[in-house]
Amino acid sequence: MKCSKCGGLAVINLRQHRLRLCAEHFVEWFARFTQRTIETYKMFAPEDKVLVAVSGGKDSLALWDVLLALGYQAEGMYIGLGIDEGIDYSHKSLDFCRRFVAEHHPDAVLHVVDVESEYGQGIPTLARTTQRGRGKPCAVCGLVKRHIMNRVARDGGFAAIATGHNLDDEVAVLMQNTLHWQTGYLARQAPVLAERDGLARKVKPFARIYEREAAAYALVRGIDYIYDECPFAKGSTTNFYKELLNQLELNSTGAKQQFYLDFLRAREAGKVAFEEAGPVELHPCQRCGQPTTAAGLCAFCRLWE
Ligand code: Q46
Ligand code: ZN
Ligand code: ZN
Repeated sequence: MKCSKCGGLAVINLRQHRLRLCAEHFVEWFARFTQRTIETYKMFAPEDKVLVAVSGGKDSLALWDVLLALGYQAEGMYIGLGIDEGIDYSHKSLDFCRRFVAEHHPDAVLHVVDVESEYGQGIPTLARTTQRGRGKPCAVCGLVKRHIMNRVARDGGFAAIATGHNLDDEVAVLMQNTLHWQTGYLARQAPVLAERDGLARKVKPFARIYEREAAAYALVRGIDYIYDECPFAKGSTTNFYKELLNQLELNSTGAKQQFYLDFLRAREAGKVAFEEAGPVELHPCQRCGQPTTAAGLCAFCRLWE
């Protein structure tokens, strides 16, 4: 297989783009494609400070790497969730983030918030002791992560929080929301969520990057990442939809990309319209000052009551 640009040995076949690229041209293409996505959706400007949510996995580390390579002021943010589950998941994933900094970007800033040492309990314990956590700890986990990210972004003067969600993640959620006609969620699903009333802007610069492309980028760049998923992600519905969509992609190249882009375009053109779940009013939490729909304490502060 030959590189479409230089005729050298190609390392990846980007079927949906009709491109085969060698390592060097793939890295170049990957950065250019990410830059174009940032510009197309007006995610942030070169002078902005960006907070990258890193988990130690391939997507978030690849994202941080490419943003730094593109010259952005991108700082990393790791949240220690206190998840062990027999594989020491949280400690290991932090090690991968630290190693990434040491080996690839020794000057980069990594913010670390450890939930257990800062608040006294890790996510699994907290989920067991509160109402919200019945079953899986993911609801509590999501809430805690959103709260901490928003606080760090606000206190540090960051223009946006960037996450490593890739096209496969986005399409799986889109399919799930479509099959259940979750119109409120469909209204909000986008590569950019605007800032409002003290909530930081959220952006997904990999929204158009296939998962296998992010993995290939990490590999080619020599980025070591944690292969294990969070143990609580096993058997999730999102993973089930990802498998279905992979089947679809096998039979019809570019199907995932088309599903996602056609959805965004149709909504943009007003051909489909979904209503957000009511205009909710936000006011500052009486304890932490972060925006909340509740009168009094926000959901995060109530967790620790
Ligand atoms: S929510 Fe659930 Fe994730 Fe938290 S507990 Fe693990 S799987 S990390 S994205
Ligand atoms: Zn080449
Ligand atoms: Zn609060």
